[in-house]
Amino acid sequence: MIDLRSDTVTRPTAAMRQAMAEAEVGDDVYGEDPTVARLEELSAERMGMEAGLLLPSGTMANQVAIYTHTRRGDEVIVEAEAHCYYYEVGAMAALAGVQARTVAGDRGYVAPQQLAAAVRPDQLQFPRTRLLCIENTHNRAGGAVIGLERMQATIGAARRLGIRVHVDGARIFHAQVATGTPAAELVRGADSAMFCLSKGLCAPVGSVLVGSKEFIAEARKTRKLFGGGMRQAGILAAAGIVALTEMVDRLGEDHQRARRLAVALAEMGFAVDPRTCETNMVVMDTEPTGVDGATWVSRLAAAGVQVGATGPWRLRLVTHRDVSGPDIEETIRVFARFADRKSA
Ligand code: TLP
Repeated sequence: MIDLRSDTVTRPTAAMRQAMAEAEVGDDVYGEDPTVARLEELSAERMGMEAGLLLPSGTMANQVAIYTHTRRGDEVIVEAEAHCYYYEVGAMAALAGVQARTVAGDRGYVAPQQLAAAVRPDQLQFPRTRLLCIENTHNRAGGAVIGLERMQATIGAARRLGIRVHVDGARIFHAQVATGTPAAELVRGADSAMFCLSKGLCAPVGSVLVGSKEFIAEARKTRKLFGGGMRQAGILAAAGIVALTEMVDRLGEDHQRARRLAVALAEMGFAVDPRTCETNMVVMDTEPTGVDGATWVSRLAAAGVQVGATGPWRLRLVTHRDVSGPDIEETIRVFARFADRKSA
């Protein structure tokens, strides 16, 4: 099976398994795990922030950030299809007790004027707008990158408007590799950011939240509240250190493979726009084929290719380390078999 459902399906590398076996560990709830401490420091440094906090998932990292930044009844501005709103089980309402105000972005990008229009004036009946969440790369926009200028424009606007900024950088290193701009530059001025060690970077588990020392101290308490305090987590952090130090630069390979796939599918006449393939995701609109996403998923699975349906008429194909160049060529051949059915 060629698994293009997500870049979360990667297995840890041999170097990771070895580092995990040999990791020096301690009880991290007591703050005694040296490997976790090392990963958190390294993460903060890579992201240009003061401190870091290891969490079990990207979802928990986002929700710990939202909970820590806000008070019940606050409003949080999110892009209309942001992961923390769209895919996190309503957690910002259920856990932090805040409501989302959604803004439809340009491929995930919320411009300063849109932000300014969404911030609530100081008025008795309104909730307080406390936080803006920016997602980079943007998952449902097909791995779209928000470049330096746009990131800084919106972060700067949020600061002037007096609201905090959290960056869901689950795939911020994909943005770094695609733009050549260090992740720390992209998130400069934000109050917090998180990135995932287990998406594309191949670690088995883990996301890191970064921010100021005070913010991370508070977030550490929220993590405990959410049941996310981990004990000998150095076993996981060891793989995370390998992810961060050895796996970032190879992401460019995933981007090239996604592009090769996007161009080939477009050439066969499928509704794929290669111009929107900026990182490791390919999005295909199945509507012109007259066949819905779920049917395409089973059709392709029967031919040895697993993909995801991210809407009734939409497929998402994600490249990662466990999908090789020959796997991409095979995927193209499988699609070619269906090319005669590309239109209804
Ligand atoms: N995304 C997953 C699914 O949940 C959709 C995927 O396969 O892409 N932020 C962003 C931008 C994400 O894409 C994800 C995971 C998360 C947060 C949550 O991370 P986890 O899955 O570790 O909770």
